[in-house]
Amino acid sequence: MFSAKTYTARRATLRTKIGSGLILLPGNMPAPNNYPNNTYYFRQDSTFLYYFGLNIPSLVGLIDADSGDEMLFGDDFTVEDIIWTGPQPTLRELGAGVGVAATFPLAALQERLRQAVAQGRRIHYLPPYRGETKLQLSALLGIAPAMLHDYKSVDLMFAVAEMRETKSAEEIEEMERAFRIGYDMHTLAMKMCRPGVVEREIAGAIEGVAKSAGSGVSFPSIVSQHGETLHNLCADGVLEEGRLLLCDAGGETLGNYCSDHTRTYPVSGKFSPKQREIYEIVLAAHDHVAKIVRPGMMYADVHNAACLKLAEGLAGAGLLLGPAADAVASGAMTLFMPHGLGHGLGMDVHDCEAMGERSFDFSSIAERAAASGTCIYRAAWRLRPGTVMTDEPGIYFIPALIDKCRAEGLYRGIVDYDALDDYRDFGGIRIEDDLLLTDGGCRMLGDRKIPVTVDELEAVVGK
Ligand SMILES: [Mn+2]
Repeated sequence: MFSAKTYTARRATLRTKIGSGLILLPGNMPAPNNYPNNTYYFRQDSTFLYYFGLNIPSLVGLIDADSGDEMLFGDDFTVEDIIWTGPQPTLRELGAGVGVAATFPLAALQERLRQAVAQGRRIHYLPPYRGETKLQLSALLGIAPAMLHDYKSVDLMFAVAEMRETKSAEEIEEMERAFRIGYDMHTLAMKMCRPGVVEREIAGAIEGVAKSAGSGVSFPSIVSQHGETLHNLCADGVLEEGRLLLCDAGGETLGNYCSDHTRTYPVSGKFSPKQREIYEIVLAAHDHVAKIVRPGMMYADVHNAACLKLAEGLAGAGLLLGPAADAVASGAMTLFMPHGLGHGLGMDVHDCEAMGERSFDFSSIAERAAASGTCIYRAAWRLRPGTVMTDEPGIYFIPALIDKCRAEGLYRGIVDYDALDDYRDFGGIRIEDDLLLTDGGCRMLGDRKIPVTVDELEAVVGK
């Protein structure tokens, strides 16, 4: 948690950006897992954390953009609660810690909102993503859950995303701490990697690192020899000589900032010539992105620059028939990298994607996104100083996708399908680091480098 000053200043900026109406920011509440009293690990809503800082369930923040009033709604713990939780600070004390003096019981929120609606005032809220919050907003505002998205505040979505995407110095410090957790997770995975080890043993060990050093993992870890399955959460495989292990994992600090890195390396500790050739292509694209990214660029242009670099490499490896540019223009690169180059990173591992698409002119951009394989949420994303984005190109050989494209006659004369026959059991490679956009360009987060070159990896894997 930062000082009260940080949260007060953020709320003041938001109020100015929105101008009028009420800004309603619900925090998350406990969500049952397999029976009511056994809840999922609690994760606070990141936007609530950003403006109100309190990592405590069932609170709601309210900002009156006209009067400047800032309010926190929640219920003090009763003795019956304290039997289970131990002594807790009061809502008034919690509010004081983040610069909010006006605190009320949760039950008072309904009346406050009812009055505002009766006065014809606008209530700004973000599109909810949790069932519990949808029901809460529905009850508070009298809008059916299915209709909530129709009345969401696009102005609030833009304002919040713009603020959260621009990281302050103290946020960058948190992200550097998140990097250190990620560093420890990935270097441990590398050391544990050897034939006979079960993927789950590595996944469990690195998740333990994340939990010991911070709030836990920033997303479910992907530790798999089937790197071609992009989000392979099944960690049942026994590591085999000759295969590649892909590890995509990150940690979250106690202040809820995330890291997200991917490394791919040979189970045996030594790349085969074929693995090395593809690996160097992905690494070249990864390094190229870090060289060209600068504020002002559209995300889609960075994505396409990475695809072109990958295509040049694949052409050199004899897997493409025509010029690299044709492979990008035709969409053939989606056969090798069917995902976007990266995403925002911050308190959410896909930062601000809870806000959904934020473009005013989505029609043309949606077409462009579909053609280039970029994620629709990021199609209208312009990078600015202080943004953190991941740089995670990959090359995957997905037999089902190759067969489908070939059967449909796609990319004929561009992709050498016969040459791909030799890669059906190759797997996939992804390399990911986190870039902070600076005034002139970008820098990689972290005070050290997670081993990434062939030599660096061969020196540490299985050792
Ligand atoms: Mn990522």
